[in-house]
Amino acid sequence: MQFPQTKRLVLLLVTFVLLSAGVRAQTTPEVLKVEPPSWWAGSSVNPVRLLIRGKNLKNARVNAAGGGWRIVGAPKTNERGTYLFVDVAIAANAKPGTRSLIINTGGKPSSFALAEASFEILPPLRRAGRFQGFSPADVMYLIMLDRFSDGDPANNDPPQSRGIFDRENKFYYHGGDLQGVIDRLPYLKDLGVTAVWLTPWYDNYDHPNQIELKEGKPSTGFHGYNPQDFYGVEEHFGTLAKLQELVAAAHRSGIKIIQDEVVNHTGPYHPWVDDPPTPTWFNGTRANHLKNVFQTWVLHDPRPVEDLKRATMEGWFLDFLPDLNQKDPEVSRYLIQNTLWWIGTTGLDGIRMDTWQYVPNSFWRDWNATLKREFPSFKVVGEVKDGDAVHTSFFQGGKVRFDGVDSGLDSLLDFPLFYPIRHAFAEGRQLNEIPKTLAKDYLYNNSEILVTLFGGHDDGRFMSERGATIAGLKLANAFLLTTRGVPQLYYGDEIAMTGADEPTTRGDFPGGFPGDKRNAFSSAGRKKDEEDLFQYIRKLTRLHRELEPLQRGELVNLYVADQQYAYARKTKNAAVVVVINNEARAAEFEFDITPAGFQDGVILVDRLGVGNGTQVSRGKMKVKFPERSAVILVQK
Ligand SMILES: [Ca+2]
Ligand SMILES: [Ca+2]
Ligand SMILES: [Ca+2]
Repeated sequence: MQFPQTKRLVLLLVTFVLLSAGVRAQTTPEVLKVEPPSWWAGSSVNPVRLLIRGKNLKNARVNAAGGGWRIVGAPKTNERGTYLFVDVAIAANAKPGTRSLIINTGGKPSSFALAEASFEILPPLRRAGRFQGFSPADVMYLIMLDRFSDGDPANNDPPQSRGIFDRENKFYYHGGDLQGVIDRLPYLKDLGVTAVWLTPWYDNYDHPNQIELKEGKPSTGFHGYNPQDFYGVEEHFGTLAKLQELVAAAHRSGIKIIQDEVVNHTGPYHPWVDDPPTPTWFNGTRANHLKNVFQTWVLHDPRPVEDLKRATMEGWFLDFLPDLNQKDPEVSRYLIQNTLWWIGTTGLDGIRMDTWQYVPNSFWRDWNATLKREFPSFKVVGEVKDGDAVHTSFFQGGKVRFDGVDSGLDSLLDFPLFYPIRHAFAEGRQLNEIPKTLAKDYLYNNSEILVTLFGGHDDGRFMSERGATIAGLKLANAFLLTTRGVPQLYYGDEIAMTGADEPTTRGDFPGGFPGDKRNAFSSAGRKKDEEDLFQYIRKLTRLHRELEPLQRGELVNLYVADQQYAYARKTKNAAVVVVINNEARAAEFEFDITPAGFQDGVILVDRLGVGNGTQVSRGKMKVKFPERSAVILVQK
C-alpha cells in the first residue's frame, strides 16, 4: 500500500523528532543540582569546588560565563556521568550576581551537547555582630524546631511533602518553624537567653520513612537529623531567606544562633545512597555495610580492637543511616565547604555537631582549621554522648592525642555532669556526686567552655524523672547557672514540661500552635507553679549576666557534704558564693570562706532572697537555710 505524499512526510518528520529526542535523552547533559549554589567573594576558601549532579556529564568541558571568576584545572566526572567536580576561583573584587557555567560534552559546541549551571557570587557579609562564637557569658537554649512555635501554618502541609504533618502523631511534623522562633524572640530575650541552638533545618525526606518504623508505623524526619539535601532548608520550617531573616532578627535582640549539623551520615533517602559521587563516598553500600556496634570506648583506647573500632566509626547508625566516608578527600571537601556555606551565607554564630565521635579526628582537624581561618571567633560544641569524662575529654581539641591529631574542637556537651545533676536534684541522690565529677576537669584541655546541661531532646525530661519536683528543678537551674561552663537550657523545662522518653520529651510548647488551649509564652497562660519556676530561672539568668564572676570566675570549692555543696566563682576583683542544700530539711553549717577571698567583718547577702545577711568571722561563714534551697551570696 502506498502512503499518500503528505502522510509520508508526516511519518518521516515524526520519526526524525523521535530519533533526535532519543539521542538528546541519551547524550545531552543535564544539570539537576549545583552544590554549593553560591559563594562569597574574598573568602579564604578559593577556589571553591562545585559538585554538579546531573545526567550525561561524561567528558564535560566547562566554561565560566560572566566576569569575576574562572575555572581552575580540569573538571572530573564519575564513571556514570552523574556527577561533575569543577573548581571555580572567585576574584576578590568580583561583582555580586548570578553567573553561568556552560557545560559542553560534545566535540564541537552544539545545542545537543550543552547544558547550563547557575551559580551566584555573593557579597561577603559584614563581620560586625556576626560569626560571634559563644562563651560562658552566654545562656544557651535548645529548641526543637518542629515543636516550639508554629509561626506559619501555610507551610504545615506543603505540596512537595503532603501527608507527613499530623499533630496527633508524635513521629510526624507538628508545624513549628523558623517564623515561630522569630515570633518568640521577645520571650527568649525576657527569659535571659543569649544563644539559641536550633535542631537541624536541613531538608529532610518528603514522605513517611518506611525504613525506620516507630511503634510499628512509618516515621518522618521532623527532628531534622536525616538530611536528603545538605544545602536545602526543610520546607516545613521555611526557606533560606527566612533563616537569614531569623539570624538577623536574633542578632538585633542580642541572641546568637547555633546551628545543629550532621556530617557523620545522611538520611536514608539522600540521592547519593543509590548514586554516590565517588565509589568511596560512603563506608559501604546500602546492600553491604557494617552496622554500628557503639563500642565507643575503643575510640579512646590506645590499643583498640581494630574490628570494633571500624564497626563503631564506619558502621551505619541503626543499620539504615548511610555513613559518610570523611577519609575520601572529595567527601571531606564537600562537608567542609558545606559548613562554611551555612555560616557565610547566614551570619550564624556557632555549631552544635551531632555524633562527633563517629567521625575521624583527622577530618575534624582539617574541618576546624578551615572554619577558624574564615571565622576566627566561631565556636563549635561536639556531641559525645557519654557519662565518662575520661572518654568525652579525649575529643576536645587544643592538644595532640595519642593518635597524633589535635581535633581542634572547642567544646563538648557536658554529659558527665548531666547525669549527676539529674541524680542529685531530680532523684534526691547524693549531691556530692557533682563535685566528684567536677574533680575530673583536669582531664579536659579547657573545662570552662564545656556546655553544661541537664535537659535535651534525646533524653526524658527532668520533671519525668522519678522523684522530680519543682523545688529540685529550681536547684538544678541554680547550679547550672552558677557553675563553670556555658549553661544550656532545654525548651519547656522553664515551665516544667514533662515527657519521659524520646518522642514525648519533644512535646509541643503550649501556646506555640494554632488552637492551643493556653499560651505558656505569657505569664497569664502559665500555671502558678510554672510561673514561679519561670521567674526563678529569669532571676538566675539576670544574675548570670550581672555578676561577672558567674560568667568567667574561677570555680573554687568551699564545702562538700552528702547533700550540701558550697563554692565560689572568683575573679581578680570579685567573688560570688553559692550554697546549695539538697536535703529535704533545713540545714545549718559552717565553712572556711577564705579561699573565696573575703575578710572578717564582710557581710554577704543573698541575691535569690532566701537567706539573710551573713557575716564573715574568723575566716568562717555560717549558713542556715531551708530545705532544698540555694543562695547566691555577694558582698553587701
Ligand atoms: Ca508551620
Ligand atoms: Ca523535606
Ligand atoms: Ca562514621
